[in-house]
Amino acid sequence: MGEADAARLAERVKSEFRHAWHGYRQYAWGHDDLRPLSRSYRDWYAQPLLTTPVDSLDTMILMGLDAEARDARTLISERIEFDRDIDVSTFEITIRLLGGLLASYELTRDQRLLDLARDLGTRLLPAFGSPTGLPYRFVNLRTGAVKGPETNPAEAGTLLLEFGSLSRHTKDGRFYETAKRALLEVYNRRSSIGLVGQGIDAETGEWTDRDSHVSACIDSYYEYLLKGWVAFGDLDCRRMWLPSIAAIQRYLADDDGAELWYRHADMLTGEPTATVFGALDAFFPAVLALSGDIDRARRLYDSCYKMWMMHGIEPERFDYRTKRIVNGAYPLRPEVAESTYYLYQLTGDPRYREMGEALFESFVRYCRSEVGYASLRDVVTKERSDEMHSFCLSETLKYFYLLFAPPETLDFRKVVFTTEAHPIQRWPGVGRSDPRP
Ligand code: DMJ
Repeated sequence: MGEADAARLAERVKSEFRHAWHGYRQYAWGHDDLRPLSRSYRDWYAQPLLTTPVDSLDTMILMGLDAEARDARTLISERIEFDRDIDVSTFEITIRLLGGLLASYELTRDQRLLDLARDLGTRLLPAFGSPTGLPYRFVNLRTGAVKGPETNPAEAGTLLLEFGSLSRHTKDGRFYETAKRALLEVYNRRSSIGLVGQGIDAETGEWTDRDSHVSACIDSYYEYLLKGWVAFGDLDCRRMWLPSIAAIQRYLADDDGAELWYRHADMLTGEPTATVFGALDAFFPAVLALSGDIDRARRLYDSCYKMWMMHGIEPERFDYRTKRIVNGAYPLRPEVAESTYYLYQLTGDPRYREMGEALFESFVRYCRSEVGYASLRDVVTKERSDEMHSFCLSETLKYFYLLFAPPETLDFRKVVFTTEAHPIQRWPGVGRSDPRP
């Protein structure tokens, strides 16, 4: 693919982003998410927190959509208010709102965005007040009351990039230390063979579910072990990442020579339990590539691409041995686009842009609706559902755009993407910053 074709595709992605954003603008303005089919909106809590505008502002800035970005910034500074009596998800609010505010602050240096991030981060801190230091799943933004001790590695361990960046910009080390401790507390409870489960109690520190894999409830815990090292040069993260990836390769990698997949296993024994993989797991080629393991990244990416092409859009979960779909929904997830972008950045192989074009065209064909983009209830029948999650704008369309955009749009080597695709500047102030083992 030549640069002219890539530039044409970047423009096409930008215009699809505009289509999705204008749907939100027209039917959900001031609320959290657009409901694209009923042309209405959904709020996560009793009061909206402007999830879509905050989560997608940095995409608009990167795409050079100045008028849209200006609109969103005005809405955010006039309407957003975190002093609310609502119990919010520590994890979701961190990755979508705190991450969104911080990345947009770094791109604009708009002090209001940093002030909002500091306010939000401070209100999230009581979540970490458990006996173990693992965060509760929910915290009340006004009172600091917590609930939901039963959590998982992803929710407990995917906070360091956002809290670390907040520490950097506020010069208040509490954020970094608190999120780092949570990551350590998960790692310190790994089994003797080096795996973690998918459920843990924040009060007792006991595992509540021994299923081990790289999928939902665990996925981004591993991502942040690696990225904590890459972003901050944090050698503790390196110390935790290296044995973790070794255990993953030993017990979860399922390599029959032709295809590479990652399975489920019991965290204590390593005994295989399921050959289920899905849309969320498709982040893993990106992580492998970032860690320097380009060979496995390429092979797993090929598996993910096949998973997508089986029905023209990937299912949420399927059995890679029998090819039976376990959950056929597609909620506009970004992970395959994310891995395509990483592999293109890290190998320069034009094949990834070509595959990215095919992915993008089918994404548009099956999910574009008259207003915005609609999730699929079933990737086989292509029946739609009335949801456009904010990550469609903050992640999926951002990664497609960056795949085709000219290199000066963003220097991949100077940033680390949070799990919600918010680029934060690397800050090797904590230790050594070379990410390769
Ligand atoms: C996003 O909110 C984040 O990428 C998270 O880590 C996993 N799920 C969604 C996208 O699929």
